[in-house]
Amino acid sequence: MPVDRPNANLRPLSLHVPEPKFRPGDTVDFSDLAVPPAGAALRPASDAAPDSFRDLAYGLVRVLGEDNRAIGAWDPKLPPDRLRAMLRAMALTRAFDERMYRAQRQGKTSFYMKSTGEEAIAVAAAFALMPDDMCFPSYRQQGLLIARDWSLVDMMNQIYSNRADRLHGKQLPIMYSVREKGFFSISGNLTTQYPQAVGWAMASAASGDTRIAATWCGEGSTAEGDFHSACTFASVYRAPVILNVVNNQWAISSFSGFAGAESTTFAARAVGYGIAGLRVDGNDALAVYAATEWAAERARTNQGPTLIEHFTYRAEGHSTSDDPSQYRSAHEAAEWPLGDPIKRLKDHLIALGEWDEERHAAMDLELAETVKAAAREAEKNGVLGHGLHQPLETMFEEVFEDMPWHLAEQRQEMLDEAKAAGLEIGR
Ligand SMILES: Cc1ncc(C[n+]2csc(CCOP(=O)(O)OP(=O)(O)O)c2C)c(N)n1
Ligand SMILES: [Mg+2]
Repeated sequence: MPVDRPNANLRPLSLHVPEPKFRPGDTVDFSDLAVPPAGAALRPASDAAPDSFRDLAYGLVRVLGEDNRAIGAWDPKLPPDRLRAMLRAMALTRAFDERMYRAQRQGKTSFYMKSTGEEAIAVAAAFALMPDDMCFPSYRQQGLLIARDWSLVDMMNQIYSNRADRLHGKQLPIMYSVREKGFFSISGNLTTQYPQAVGWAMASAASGDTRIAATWCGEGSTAEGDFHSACTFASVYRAPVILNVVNNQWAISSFSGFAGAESTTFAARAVGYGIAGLRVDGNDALAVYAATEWAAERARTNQGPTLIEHFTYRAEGHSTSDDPSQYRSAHEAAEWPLGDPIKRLKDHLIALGEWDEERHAAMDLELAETVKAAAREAEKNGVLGHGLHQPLETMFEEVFEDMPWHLAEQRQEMLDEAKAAGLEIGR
């Protein structure tokens, strides 16, 4: 015990430990959540100084109103064909997720992660970016690949770690890497993509290129040191990068309060770094599109980075290894006031007279068939549930351009052991 405590008569300190509002079995009431009306947010010029519009980091940019109409300065005024293409990519992302989730449940692969309720965030961004802008995603932006028309069969081959898996079984299922579509390898180590995106953007600018970078991480991941060093570099060098934070309010079983959500918004992180910060309704595809378009214009004209918080809700489990009924109220998803992104865009198109329920139902059927056909095709190359499909030694290959001696030694040791054990999976 300390002997000399001059302030021993003071009240003891206490620690604040955040606690989510609703736990399993609780009735959910989001009525105290501030949801500003669509069309209310100001849209500053893309070359305005970040400190002139700091309110945007605390508000919520919304375009689609309760009447399903687009309203206000952020309305990107997209032609109906583009809206329908965006709706289709979002619905295809959902159909893909449904099928692959079932494939995992059928034992065809070990792991899957859905993006249910968050489809607008990846898809609308892909529509607003140029096709060759470089994306550094987390594991919930499969919508980027789908919006960029990447092969579903190729994605599935990776999920099945089969003979045609371009990554030769080296990555966890869903951790894609698609150079052809400017989609950087997904890393299981949260937030490593942030400094990588900023570094890539700095290199793009330093070499006089015209391409910009965009990156995504979850709100939980903003607690990582990588997030903050990336923001510092992005701010100092005015890197042409869009820093997206997907605030779906949960990080597996930890709620957003553990990443700081009780004190301020995630977009407000931008204020301290002197970066432009926007907080947008992540379930409003038009708001996501408009924010990305605005941020891309800033980046492309050397105005520097923008941090966009997409406020959304993770409608399903974190992954196939998770059971959310153990830690959050089952009523949250249904009560979530910002609705479902696909339904909102669909209803908008219907309000415009450019879509109807019959066409939507027909599209859903067609997309389910497309995904089913792709799965059949991919399954011809094998599924993970039936064992390994790649020679064992591939795990050491294509990581370094020239394999270091110690890895060559380990590979040989492994092959000798496999041979002694009678394992057949080798070249
Ligand atoms: C550095 C690191 N820490 C912890 C984990 C384990 N982990 C994987 S996903 C996850 C939750 C991340 O939540 P969030 O950033 O909000 O993203 P979301 O899953 O909600 O999209 C955690 C803690 C990890 N993969 N890497
Ligand atoms: Mg999260």
